[in-house]
Amino acid sequence: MKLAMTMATLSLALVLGLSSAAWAGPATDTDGDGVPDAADNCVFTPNPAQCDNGNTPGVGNTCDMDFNQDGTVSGLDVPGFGSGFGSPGPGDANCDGTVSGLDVPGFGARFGKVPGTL
Ligand SMILES: [Ca+2]
Ligand SMILES: [Ca+2]
Ligand SMILES: [Ca+2]
Ligand SMILES: [Ca+2]
Repeated sequence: MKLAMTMATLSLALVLGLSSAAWAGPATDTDGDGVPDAADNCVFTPNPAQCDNGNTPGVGNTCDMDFNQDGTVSGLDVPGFGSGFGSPGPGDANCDGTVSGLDVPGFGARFGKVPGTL
């Protein structure tokens, strides 16, 4: 009798465990870039390549751009962005391997923002 109760309890726990796993469904991907939030270094900005060449540690280039690391992207970060032109670096917003004019919109989009935020 006691064994039967234990088996029933185990079965119930198994069923509950499986159903809660199914309930959770696929991992959340807020920006829809294919990288789940838990592993995404820019949760709110699509960056499937996840490049992170410096500035704020653990925050991808695409949503970083705080070259002087004062916590906000501003005009004070323009020299840092400009000095990286023509080479790989944290100003590579589009993750194509080089900082170029193609990254200017990505840099501009971060103005006034805190690295990693929306
Ligand atoms: Ca994502
Ligand atoms: Ca970074
Ligand atoms: Ca800054
Ligand atoms: Ca680039």
